[in-house]
Parts: sequence; structure tokens; C-alpha cells
Amino acid sequence: MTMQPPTPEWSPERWRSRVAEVLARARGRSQLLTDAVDDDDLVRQHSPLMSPLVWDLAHVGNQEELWLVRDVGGRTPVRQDIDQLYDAFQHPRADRPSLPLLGPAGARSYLREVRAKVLDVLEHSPLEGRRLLDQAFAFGMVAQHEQQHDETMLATHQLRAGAAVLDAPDPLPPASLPAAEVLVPGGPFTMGTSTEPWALDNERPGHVVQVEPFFIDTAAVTNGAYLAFIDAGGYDEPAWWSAAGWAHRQEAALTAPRFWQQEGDTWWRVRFGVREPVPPSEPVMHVSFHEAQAYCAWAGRRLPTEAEWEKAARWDPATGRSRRYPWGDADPEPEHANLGQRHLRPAGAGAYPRGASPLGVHQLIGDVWEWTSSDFGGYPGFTAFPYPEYSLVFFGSEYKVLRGGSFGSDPVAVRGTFRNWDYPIRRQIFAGFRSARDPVPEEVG
Ligand code: AVJ
Ligand code: FE
Repeated sequence: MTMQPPTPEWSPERWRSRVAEVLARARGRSQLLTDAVDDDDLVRQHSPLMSPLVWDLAHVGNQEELWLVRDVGGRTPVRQDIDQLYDAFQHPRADRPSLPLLGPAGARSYLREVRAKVLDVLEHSPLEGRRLLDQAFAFGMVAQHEQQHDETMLATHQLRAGAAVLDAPDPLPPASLPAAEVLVPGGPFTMGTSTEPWALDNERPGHVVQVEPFFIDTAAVTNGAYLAFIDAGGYDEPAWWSAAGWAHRQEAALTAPRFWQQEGDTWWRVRFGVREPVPPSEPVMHVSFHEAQAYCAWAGRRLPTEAEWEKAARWDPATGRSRRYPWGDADPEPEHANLGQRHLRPAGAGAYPRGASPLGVHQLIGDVWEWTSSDFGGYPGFTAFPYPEYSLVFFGSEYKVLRGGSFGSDPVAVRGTFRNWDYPIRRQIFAGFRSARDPVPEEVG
């Protein structure tokens, strides 16, 4: 079955049922990730990079209250007194455990109370007349926000010490691909979107970008390929690293991706509490931008720019149009991509042939986030909406853009235009990369 893309003709009833479905799915995920551990575990900080899980939980409810209960619904607040505790800009993650936060039971009942009001607001809101209401934008934004925190909570699970508490079936096995890289022809394509209903402000507006021809890997760089870089002494050769990357490699004493351990000749990794040999055909993950960049330099290649990544993912050579996803305009289904925490690991190359782009680039969506070489910035004509703290305050050269989502990202929170960002030293996200290169003259006639 194919999920048809939303169109401007969708009735309010159709939007309402889509919203109810995505809100319920997000809540089920939040509950699963927080019910999996005991109360002590929920209030503990598992890493200075992360909030206690109980903070994420109540923060999700507080954002839902701010946007949907109060702003869209115009209803009386549920808990105005706790807003500042859950404002991400008032308290850095490292300080959050010492705040007078709602406890696990209090957070759960807060979320229930907010959600009950929101379902009533959904039923009674006109879904037109304000930008926040058009095509149920605010509801879609809130569902995406909860799913983004669900991926953050999954990353907290990965950082947490102790026995495994999460389990999921493995994805389909890898399959061989006809080529290791493909040529993406030069020329214009439309980057970003002005029409995707729930696209966030940083994905807008759609605009034409000229891209020079380039080659891009048909699959993400694997653990096996990355091991060759390690074995070749890549972590000890400053020539492969940028100045900032080498300084960080030295200071943090990096020798391998995060969560890897070497024992004799074998590399092991810990994945959600399970120790296992590093699987060679799976995409490498938990590498920083700097490690990705150094690998590419060693391999005689480079990271793709964000525009290159998006052209490889969305551009249809037959029509010249940009698709919503590599496979077309239909919403993601399980056969297209490894999304939604259905599996707790990325799949190997070739596991999702139905999700390939027209040019034959595989697994751009799902499996692992992919580092690009681009800084996070606003597109020409950018306007912050509905609040500058989602995107605008992060624009600048400190953050690098990642694309495509991971196995931990929900379909509602990933698109061909979706942009994620993080500091170039970060490794806690489910991020890997694919490489690119410029053609030599005889390759582009
Ligand atoms: C888009 C993943 C970088 O988690 O910092 C969540 C998403 N913004 N709450 C983040 C977000 C506000 C954001 N990222
Ligand atoms: Fe948030």
C-alpha cells in the first residue's frame, strides 16, 4: 500500500485523522522508551550531553501545551508554573538533573492531561485562517518535536550503562549494488520546499541551486571500510585531518568510533547494552564530522555538500523536478527505508532497493544520519517560523548539517528536505556519512 502525499485538497477530517495518528505514534514511542527503565534510571543523567529521560518527557508535554493547548487552542494553561524548567534555553542539559523537575509519575500525568486537551482542540480547531493552523501545521510540528526527542531519548539509551532493556528484530540483510558510486549531472535543481505542509522553517523556501557534476557513493561508508582507515593509521596521520579536527582528535584521544573497543585483533562495540563484534557491512556510526572528513581525505574523496546530498536524493532526471523522497512523493513505508525504531541498528548496503533514488543512490533516508560538509544556515528568503529558537539561533559556522534521518527517526520527522545539525565533534547521534568526489574531465565529456 502506498500512502498518498498530502495535497491542498485534503479535507479537515483527513488532516485530523493524520494528526491523531502521528500524535499517537509519537506518544507510544515516548512511553516505550521511558517505561523500559525504572524511576531511578529516568531521573538520572546518563551523560552530560543528555537530559535525564524524565526531562525530555515533560519537555515534550510542555511544548505541546505551549503550542496546541495555549496558542492554537486558546485554552487555560495546564501548568504555567513549570514553563521555565522545560525551556531548553534557560538550562543547559548538564544542569537539568538538579532542577525541581516533575518526577516520573508527575510527568506522565502531565502528558496525559495535556494530550486530552489537545485532542479536544484538534476536534474543534478550524485548520485554516492562521499559518499555524493551515494544513494542521502546528500539530505536525508538535508531533515532529516529540519524535525528535524520542530519537534523543534513544541516544540516551545508547549512552546508558547497564543491561539491555530495548530489543527489536534485525533489518533485512545487505544485497550487492551494481555500482559503488554514481555520477550526478551538473545543472540546476530545486533545493528546499515551499509546498511540503509540515516542513520546518529551515527547509524553506524552495529555491534553485546550481550544482557542478559530482560522484556520490551509492551507500554509506561501512564499518569494514572505516576499519581500513583505522588499520592504515588514519587516526595518527594529521595530514588527513583539518586543523580543528586534529586538535580535537588529540584532545579527546580519539582512536575509533564511539562505543568501539579493541581486544586483540577483534573490534567490539556496545549497542544498547549488547556487546557484539563490529559488523563489517553495516554503515559506520557514532563518528564525528571530523572523523568523517578525515576518512574521506584518506580515501581521496570528500564529504558531499548539503546541496549535493539533496540533489542526489531528490532530483528526478526524467522531469527535472525535486521529489519529496528519493523513491517519489509517497510517504515512507517499511519497504522504503529503515526508519521509526523498528530496528535498533542500521541495515547494510542494498537492503532497501525500493527506496533508491532515480540515479541509483541507496538508503539516503533512514539507517544513519549523514554528515555533510555544509554549515547550518538559512536559505535565501528564510523567515523564522513560528519561533527563532527552532533554527535561527543555531545558524552559523559552529554547526554542520546532517541529512536523511536514522533508524531512530520517525517517518513524520524526516523528508528529502529535512535538515539536522550538530557540533562537528559530536558522536552520540546515530550518524555516519557517505563520500563524494569531483569528476575528472574525461568523466563528464
Ligand atoms: C534538530 C535535533 C538539532 O534536538 O536540538 C528539539 C530538535 N529542537 N527541540 C535538537 C529540537 C527543539 C533539535 N535538532
Ligand atoms: Fe525540544
